[in-house]
Amino acid sequence: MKKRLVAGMLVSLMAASMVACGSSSDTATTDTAADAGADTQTEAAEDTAASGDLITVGFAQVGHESDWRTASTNSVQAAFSEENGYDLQFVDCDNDSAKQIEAVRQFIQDDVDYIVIDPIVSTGWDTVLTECEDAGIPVIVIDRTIDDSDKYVSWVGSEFMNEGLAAGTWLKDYAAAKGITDLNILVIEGSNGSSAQIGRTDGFKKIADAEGWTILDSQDGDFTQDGGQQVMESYCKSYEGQFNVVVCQNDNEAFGAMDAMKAAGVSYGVDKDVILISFDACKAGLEYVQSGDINADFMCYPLQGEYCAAIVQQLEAGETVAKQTFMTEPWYVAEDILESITYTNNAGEEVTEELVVVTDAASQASY
Ligand code: GZL
Repeated sequence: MKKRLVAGMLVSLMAASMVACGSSSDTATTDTAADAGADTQTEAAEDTAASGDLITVGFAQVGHESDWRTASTNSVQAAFSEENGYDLQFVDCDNDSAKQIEAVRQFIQDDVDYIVIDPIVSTGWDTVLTECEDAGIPVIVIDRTIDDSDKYVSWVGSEFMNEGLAAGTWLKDYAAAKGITDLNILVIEGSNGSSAQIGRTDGFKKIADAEGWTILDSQDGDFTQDGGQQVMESYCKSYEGQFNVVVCQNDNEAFGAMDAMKAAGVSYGVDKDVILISFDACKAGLEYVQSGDINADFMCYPLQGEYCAAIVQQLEAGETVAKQTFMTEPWYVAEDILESITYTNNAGEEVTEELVVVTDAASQASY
């Protein structure tokens, strides 16, 4: 059954009372139904399911490029299950922005109750979000950000700039502790134009510029293992013997880069030729941190489905929702030589974050 009228009223109500929550990297969930009693949310979902009146949700997912993405997809599909009262229409957009816009337009034609988007890139959204608004369909954005429109009711995800700032700050403190004075860095970026790639690149570069480090090169590895391997193979040829740090913007790129460096006879990890830094902190990534192959891995938390479903339940219940919800994201290291790092985050706040030494990846991994 279409809840358009209810949703329409709620969207206008929310527009008048949106509250942005804090933006520090250690902000957990704030002011969202995710913080409300889980029972309340579960009961609401069970009531919906019991009524047989499923809530239709269209989800346009980035693709299937990484372990992180798989965890994200599984999280959303579990939260928006039929037993929880939903009819989830899922589209894997295969990292193709045109396909993603097309999927959203199809959701509008299908007259869904809600649309969830993980935007492949952060621009090019205002036209189709206006179409969603005109159709009275609330949009929730998860993970990556949309930077050219605010025509959505809520966003759940990560502060990518802070992830980059944290990685740069850790490298500064780690190199000082290890007595390494000359850093020559190669970066394997994520999918170009994604907010994750932009934030991690800009955040890390801010520290690199302040410290006078040399970034020898920074190329797109598309967040895939093949991409990481291909870029690293090229780097090993072009910059043979010139680099001592590799920054991969996700774990799957790091896995590919490790294969390429191994084939080229370049050692990486703790007390090796190259310091290896990664992002995401999936289980396989933390296993490499535990073995000392990856020096540091900065968590990006993918299990956002329950937060997104809680927002839908809040909307169904006529409650207001927070415009932003930031995930809590620990930082993992291979060695116990730094207790914590302190840096000024993207919101201008001084943040100190304890570092987590990986001793048992299986129990310490979130996904
Ligand atoms: C970040 C997410 C990125 C991950 C990659 O929030 O969008 O995309 O870091 C994934 O693993 O492919």
